[in-house]
Amino acid sequence: MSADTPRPASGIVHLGLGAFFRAFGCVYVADTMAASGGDWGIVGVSLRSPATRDALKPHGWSYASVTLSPEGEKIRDINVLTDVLVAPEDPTKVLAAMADPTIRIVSLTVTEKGYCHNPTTAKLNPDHADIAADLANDLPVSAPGFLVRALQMRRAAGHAPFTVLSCDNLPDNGALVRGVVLDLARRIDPELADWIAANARFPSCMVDRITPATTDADIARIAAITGRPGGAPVLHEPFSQWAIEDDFVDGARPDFAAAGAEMVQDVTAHEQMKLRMLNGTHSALAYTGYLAGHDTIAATVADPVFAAYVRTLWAEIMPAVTPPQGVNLQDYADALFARYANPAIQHRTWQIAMDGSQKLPQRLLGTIRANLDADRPVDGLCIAVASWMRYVGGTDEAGQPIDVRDPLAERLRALSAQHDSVEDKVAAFLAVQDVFPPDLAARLRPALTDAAQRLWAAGARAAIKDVIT
Ligand code: CS2
Repeated sequence: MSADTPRPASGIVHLGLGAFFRAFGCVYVADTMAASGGDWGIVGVSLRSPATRDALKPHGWSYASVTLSPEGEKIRDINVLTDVLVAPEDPTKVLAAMADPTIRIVSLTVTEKGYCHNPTTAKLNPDHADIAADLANDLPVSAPGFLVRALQMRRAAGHAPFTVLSCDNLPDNGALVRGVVLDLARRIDPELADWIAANARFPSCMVDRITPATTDADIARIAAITGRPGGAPVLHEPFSQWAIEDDFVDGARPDFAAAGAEMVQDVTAHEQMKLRMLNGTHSALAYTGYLAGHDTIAATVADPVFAAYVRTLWAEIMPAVTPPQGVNLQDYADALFARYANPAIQHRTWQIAMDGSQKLPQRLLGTIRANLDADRPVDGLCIAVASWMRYVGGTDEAGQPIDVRDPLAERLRALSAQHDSVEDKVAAFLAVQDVFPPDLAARLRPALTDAAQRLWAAGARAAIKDVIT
């Protein structure tokens, strides 16, 4: 297949066309159509930058999907994108694509912060600047705004709604996006909200494939192999897993199972296992590893102290996870370790460290709460949270500035700077209610203060040595 390969008709609009969805959802959809046909071409939408559109356009929306394994790499052309739109350039065109009745699914990878919700309550944040703009104008800027306005157009035209398929790493991602969409719709037109609630579907799903950001060096290397300059290749691990609740408007969906996805009734167990065991330890390794001077996850777990730390974390996390049927959590942890150690994957600790304020609640704090409730240890988990606090303070252990990317970055940096003692810094961070529910903050404070004091005094690597079992 190549850029000249005829495209299927479009059945999906995808909001947030980053590397992850092109390495994951697009590959599954390509496989489902190869296995059992259907018109499930994907109109990709970038909500911010034109960079992906500009790189894909000369290639007729085709790109290379590169599987990186310790044994070498495999390159495959993916030809499921039928168009790529850039929302800020032409929001009307995006809405028209979403309102077209041939589109049956609108999927999203807009990252945690793209839902404009409060991470501790999972509810829409009406004070979010993009939501305020979407309430004031007909042409939206936020992902929830696009969903609501497009559904409004479909209702006005007498068409069925589409299925909204959130593919972000959030617990109960379907219920979460349903909640923010209904809340926003209700503020615009209560009857629209009722119609969406009655007719649209919001299945939850668990997505998993490690996909580091593509670098310029990757692009040059892949171009040299394929003989096609530029483009927008995606690089990812061999593993991938998608568990999807089978709840689509009129049952209209690709034959995902033909591509290896698991169609399930309830995805809660898959999501909890993945968020707590994978994403929780990913974030823990990202902050501690970064502070200790490790650039990638593979380099971090190649350090024996960190290898022991991640195993300590899994020992703390596993009792707080109810596995999906037939899954052995120790086997799952062992497989995760091998995935992290894959030397072909250059997944930067700095990349995973981004947006911690949006990630901590579902990745680490839920596990900590469950362990405190059951009187189980939280020492390793507290080092992880303390290392996030140190990281967002903006200075690493060698005194160098950290480029902290987080919607709360400025506020968090200021909080850290305002207080001299570690004890006061921890108290100030724990008072950030977007991240820490007050009751949990109070229960966590003694153990977290202790962990933070050791971390600040001795550094991440030494603090970890104290907790590994
Ligand atoms: C990572 C995830 O960047 C991050 O926060 O933890 O992107 C992770 O690589 C994926 O969820 C793996 O499926």
